[in-house]
Amino acid sequence: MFNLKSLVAFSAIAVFSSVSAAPAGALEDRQVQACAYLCGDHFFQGTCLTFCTQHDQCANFGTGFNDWISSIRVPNAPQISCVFYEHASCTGASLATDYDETLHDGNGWWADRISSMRCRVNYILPPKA
Ligand SMILES: [Ca+2]
Repeated sequence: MFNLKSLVAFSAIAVFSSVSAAPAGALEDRQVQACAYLCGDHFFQGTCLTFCTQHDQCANFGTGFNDWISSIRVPNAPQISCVFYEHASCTGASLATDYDETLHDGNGWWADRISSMRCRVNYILPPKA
């Protein structure tokens, strides 16, 4: 049960929670987090984590999460949209999706390949009355 993926998962939570000061701008001033729910195995199995960044910032998955992700959901789509990248620093091939339960289908090219993501806050929802 306690495999390498789960070990590295817990160590990376702290790293991601420290991402980071937002640049100036109307959306950023609202401090809305752009989050994606990511799992190490397909069909949202295995270790799953919610990764958050500020609007339009590239986040590298880094050690342990690099080339690790097998399923993706962006819970607040379409308010939030995310693009996932083959390499760190949001470079290489890109995959724009808000839901993909298995990156292993088709030719499986995207499985265990994603290294970074950039998410955008597309609009701000009004406060609940
Ligand atoms: Ca990669």
